[in-house]
Amino acid sequence: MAKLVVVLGDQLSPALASLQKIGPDDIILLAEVAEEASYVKHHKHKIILIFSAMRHFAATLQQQGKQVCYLEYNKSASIRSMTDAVAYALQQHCGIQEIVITQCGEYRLQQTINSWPQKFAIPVTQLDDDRFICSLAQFSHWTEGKKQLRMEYFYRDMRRHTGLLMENGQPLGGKWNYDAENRKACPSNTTPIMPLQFSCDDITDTVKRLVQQQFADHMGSVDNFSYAVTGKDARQAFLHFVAQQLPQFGDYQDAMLLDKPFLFHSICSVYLNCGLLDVRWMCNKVVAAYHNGDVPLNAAEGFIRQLIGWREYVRGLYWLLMPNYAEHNQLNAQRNLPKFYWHGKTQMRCMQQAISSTIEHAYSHHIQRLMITGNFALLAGLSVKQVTDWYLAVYADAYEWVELPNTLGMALFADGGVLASKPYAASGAYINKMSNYCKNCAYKVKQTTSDDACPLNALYWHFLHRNRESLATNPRMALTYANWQRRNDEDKAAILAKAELTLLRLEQL
Ligand code: DLZ
Repeated sequence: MAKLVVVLGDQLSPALASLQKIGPDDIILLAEVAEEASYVKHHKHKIILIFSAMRHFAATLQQQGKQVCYLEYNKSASIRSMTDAVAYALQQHCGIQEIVITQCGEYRLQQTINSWPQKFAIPVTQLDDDRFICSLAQFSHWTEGKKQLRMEYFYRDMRRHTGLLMENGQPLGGKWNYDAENRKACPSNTTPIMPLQFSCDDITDTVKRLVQQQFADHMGSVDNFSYAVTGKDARQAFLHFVAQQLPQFGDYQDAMLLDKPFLFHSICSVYLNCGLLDVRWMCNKVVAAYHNGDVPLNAAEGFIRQLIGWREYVRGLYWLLMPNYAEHNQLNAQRNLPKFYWHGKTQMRCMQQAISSTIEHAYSHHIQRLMITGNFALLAGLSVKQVTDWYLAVYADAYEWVELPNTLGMALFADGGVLASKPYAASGAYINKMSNYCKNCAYKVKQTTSDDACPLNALYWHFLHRNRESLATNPRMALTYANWQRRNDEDKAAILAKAELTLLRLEQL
């Protein structure tokens, strides 16, 4: 019985559940389609990465003797969606009696796939995505009876379950979490070790021309694309990270430096999230480096926490809480996203740095996303929908399962505390502590109400003041609100007036 095995652009893993047990008559379908390429305005690098990686992946499958139906992007063609692509493949290849797909990463597309049995009148088998360590059933089981779904406790269970960095049932080094040792500021004269970059082969060059023609008005330039597009190169990039960058990653995980967008970050989420890297393989490499004495525990644990803790946790939450999760807007944030989120031209050095790295590389690291662009959006009350769409579009590693909880829940606190126990709101002082941006900024980080004051300072207090009904009863916010209350009325009025003015002039910042 011949099957049509549909492989999506973020499922480029040889170990993908649906690619096991392929028979000689089975057809593997990969399709570059307008609907996937434009449901948000994806950064050019993201489209190049996915199309080129899809083409390389398909070529490897063909070299292995498998039958592949590959549909290249054609804007004018009638095949515009994955459903169109499946219809076309079924028409071209008679005798297919079943469609097989591994569960997809976005609710939007999952709904479409759920309509296929009726539409095509053949069985559609959806397999669990076992590239994740925690199945959705296991995650759902973990949530049972819990009032709060905190990542830390999920992470500890994942450590116990995988045995990673464990000894006799206890965490190595005696502590579960070395977060407090991941927050050093980085000296300005540090020379970080760059992630590996790759030159483009003929396939990528062809895709770059296509993207330049068809997606010219999307963020970024095709000229400086340098991501890996094969599993082999992605693994090389990761091994380079483990050997060269990871030793210092632990200390400087949260640090930011002017014009050094990567610091010691791996950027391998870009590869992991489209399937070019395997999470278990990555974890084993990190743990081996620790046992060999090549990396300190705070680095190994910090990285493992991201992989088996945070990443698996947000994916579980996403599928547990969708579709309602996307509708949350607890703090009623409605303001339009300023245009500088798209072009990066702002006098705020921190925002300029985070956005220019986004434009250049379709990447910025987690603290830039959470504490710079995310924090600004939180303080200014920017529209949750516009902000989440922006993150989904501009980052090469962004798919909704990972992007939505991180943005809506973690950065914007729009879920009212499902994900985070308090909002990650910060004034300029935090950015000054963790970066050298403020020393290179037109605004004065120590000022709050003067004309040249850092806009974040007044916005910070305005955020707390305007959301006091939602937030002041949160025990973790008590000290912050007490600090606000201690100020005299005149000071408070001046700060709030300054913030109101700033909000009126967001576009001019
Ligand atoms: C992100 C993306 C893009 C830009 N293009 C395609 C495509 O043309 N074909 C495809 O199969 N997948 C693409 N993707 C990834 C999908 O959007 C992704 O698989 C779903 O959103 C589920 O996570």
